Order: sequence, then C-alpha cells, then structure tokens
Amino acid sequence: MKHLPGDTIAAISTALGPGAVALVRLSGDRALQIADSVFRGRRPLADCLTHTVHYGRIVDGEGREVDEVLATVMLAPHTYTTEHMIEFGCHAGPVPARRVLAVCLEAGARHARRGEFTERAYLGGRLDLVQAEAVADIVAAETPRGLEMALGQLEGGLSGLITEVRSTLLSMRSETEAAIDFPEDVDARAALEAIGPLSQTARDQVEVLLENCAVGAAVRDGVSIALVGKPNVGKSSLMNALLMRDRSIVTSSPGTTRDAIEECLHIDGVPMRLVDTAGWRETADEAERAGVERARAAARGAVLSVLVVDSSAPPDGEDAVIAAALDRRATIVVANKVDLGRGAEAQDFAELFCGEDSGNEPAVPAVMWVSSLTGEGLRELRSILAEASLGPSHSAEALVSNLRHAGALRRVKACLYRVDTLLDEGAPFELVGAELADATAALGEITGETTPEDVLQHIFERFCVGK
Ligand SMILES: Nc1nc2c(ncn2[C@@H]2O[C@H](COP(=O)(O)OP(=O)(O)OP(=O)(O)O)[C@@H](O)[C@H]2O)c(=O)[nH]1
Ligand SMILES: [Mg+2]
Repeated sequence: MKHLPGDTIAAISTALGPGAVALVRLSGDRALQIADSVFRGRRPLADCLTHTVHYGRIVDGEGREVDEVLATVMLAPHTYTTEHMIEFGCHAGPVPARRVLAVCLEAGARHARRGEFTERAYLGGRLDLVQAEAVADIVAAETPRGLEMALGQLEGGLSGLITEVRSTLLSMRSETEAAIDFPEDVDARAALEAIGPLSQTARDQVEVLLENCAVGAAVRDGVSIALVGKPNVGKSSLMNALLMRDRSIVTSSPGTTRDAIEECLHIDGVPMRLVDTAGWRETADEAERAGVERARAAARGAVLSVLVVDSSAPPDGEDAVIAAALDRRATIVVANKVDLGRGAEAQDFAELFCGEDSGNEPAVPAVMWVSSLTGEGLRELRSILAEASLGPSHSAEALVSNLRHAGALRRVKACLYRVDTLLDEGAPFELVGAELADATAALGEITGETTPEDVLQHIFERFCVGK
C-alpha cells in the first residue's frame, strides 16, 4: 500500500460545475518539479517559500497558454498529505481545470485515485484512520450536528478514548506476560488481583463507546420516530404540523391513514425520520388490518415512539392496549387537541404506563399538551424530540458513528468477557494473553494500526477523487 517515492499524484479537487475557482492539486516528491514544467510566473515555484501564493500562467508542452492561475506552494511536511504539494487555482468551469490537470499528467504526474490525498495523510502519519474517515464524514455531513461530530473525530476525540482503552489493555498484557514469563517471581494471586480490576475498567470504557454507537448513527442517519395511537386522535395532523406541510391525509373519520408514511425532518440540526401510522384498532377491514400491523412494526423498529392521545377525554382501554406494546423509556405521550380542553390530568395519561404497584417507578414518559390545529405546545414538543433523540450526555466528538468501529468494539468487548471467564476459572495465563492480543488487534483496526489492506482500500474508496 505504501506509495513509491517519486510517484506524484494530481487531481481536480473541486466539484466540476459553475463557480468561481477550481483547484488542481499535486502531491508528491516531484510536485514542484512537475509544477515548474507547466507554470510560468515571476520565478520558479521551487524557489518560493512554503505556504505562499504566486500568480502565473499554465502552458502546455508546445508552450500554448492553457489558463491563468494562482499557485499555492506548500512544502513537506506541513501539508495535508505530509508531502510537497502545489495547488493551482484555475478559472472554474469544466474546461480550464481539466486542461490544467491534463498538462500536469503529461508532465509526469499520475491521476490520483479516490481518497488518495487523504490516504497519504494517513500513511504519512498525520491522521489516524478514525480521523481520515472523519474527513469523508465532514464532506458528507448533512446537518450542523453531523458536521460537529465529524469535526470532533477529526480533532481526535474518539481516537483519544480509544487510546485510553488501549493503554488499559496494555497494562493487562504486561501483568499477564510477567506472570507467564516469571512464574517463580510473580504470585499468581497477585497477578489476578491486578488484572481483574483493569479488565473491569476496560469493559466500562468499551461499554461507553458502544453506547455512543447508536447515538452516532442517529446523528448521521436520523432517528426513527413512530407516531402511534388510536384512530382519529390526530397523528396525521401532528405529522403535518411538525413537517409544516400537508403530507398526510387528514379527515374527521377514524381509519383515514392506512399505510405507514415516512418523512425526514431536522430539528435543531438533529435529523429525524417521522413515521405516521394507521390508528390501532380491531377491525374486519383487510387493508386497515394490514395498516395496523405496519403501525406495530413501525413502533417496534423506531428508536422513539410518540403515543398520541385525545387530551379532551380520559384515557381508555384502547389507549392502554397500545401503551402496553410500547417501551415506556422510549415513549413520549402527546395529548393532542388541547384546544378542546383537558379531559384528564397529565398523571392519568402517564399512568397508562404504570401498573397499580409500580406507580413510583422512574422513567414515566413525559406528557406534552399539544394542539396540532392551533400549534400550541409544538415548540416544546420539538425540543423534547430533539433532546430525546440524542440523549443529553453524549459529547459530539466521541460519538461512534461508524459501523466498522462498532463491530471492532464489540469484538473487543467479547474478548474482555472471555478474559473474565478465564480468570474466574483459573485458566493458564497464556490463554488470557491470547484473548488480550486479539482485543488489542481489534482495537488497532479502528485507528488503523492493524487494519487489513482490503478494509483500507474500501475506506478510501468512499472519498471522491481529489480529496
Ligand atoms: N380541535 C382539534 N382537532 C384536531 C386536532 N388534531 C387533529 N384534529 C382533527 O381530528 C380529526 C382526525 O385527525 P387525523 O390527523 O386524521 O387523525 P389520525 O390520528 O391520523 O386518524 P387515523 O389516520 O384515522 O388514525 C380531524 O378532523 C382533525 O382535523 C387538534 O389539535 N385540535
Ligand atoms: Mg392518520
């Protein structure tokens, strides 16, 4: 995978299309030499100071002018790739940038593969793999919150936490190795006493990272929120009010919505996928029954459920049946139609989720009084939805949004549980050592120390050419 010295790459680094400036980038040992063979300015770029900008023209092999450019000189090692880099700022539009790139290629540069500039930053040791992947996420970020998360990872927040886990593993390994290598000097019981608590620490650290996985994925892809409830309580009206457009059909007859209707929405930079569902009820109508089945499935699949009830009447057995199918820790109760009055206390709705005996159990869902018709209470509901989607305690930089990272962390966790069992059973330290070696390797795959070649290829293929 290591690139050959002298292999200098070039690519257009800006999107092709109307705009003011397009960038053609060169990186590698011969970047200056190749640039000087096509650039005509007051002096050769090789004679210029690093991180300076110079006006000039690009000419082709026959001396014909190709474009007027600003050349930026950046000398190794303080560059994006850690190699010598030149960037030509050309006139935008597809033709000038392509022609400038073409003359650079004729002069000896090789066209860069997708993500090859970032790959060189990784190979040059400037970014670890988590940070390189964060670069791809920054480019792909669709919300301010997603961008914040990717920037946090680029600055090394996640890598820092992983380093902590690694150092705990390292301490465990050195204790284990000592017990293996010097059985006469190391008391087995003392070794066990040292390794046990470390193992607990490592498990806790991995657990925290894994908890953040789900939130990270939510920040990137949006949490799914199912709107469920009896027919006619105003689920579709609420969906439309939150979306601020007429997406779902609303009528005064119960059983209007038959299918699950999904729409994306951003609140405070948090992406969400709202699902309006059919009202739950026993029915002989085949299509409606299928709709109710989909509603149940939507509630099971959603990260969060919003149980919509009619605020103007006390909750009844039908509401209770629906509540029983929901996870109360992941449910918000919306008492809709508050413009018609409050037919019950908040407590009565919250108690849909508590049996007689469990009245003082924690995690009773919040009850929000809302009117989809007048808009009352919608602002509060929006902020509750955003907050509940993220959980308040998650710092953006340490969110694990990457499936690859989550998979590796789960392998580390499995190894640590096996270590515990081995310690309990008084198994030979060699077996413990082997598990710890596996855990360290799995962890190293996240930051790139032990990532297999094909995985690396796959990661950099996510980038565009020129990044
Ligand atoms: N006064 C009042 N009426 C509302 C409110 N929200 C909805 N409605 C009315 O209640 C009726 C049912 O609204 P929908 O949004 O279709 O109810 P739904 O829960 O989607 O019903 P199904 O799709 O049949 O399950 C309509 O006549 C709405 O205009 C509200 O906040 N206040
Ligand atoms: Mg509806």
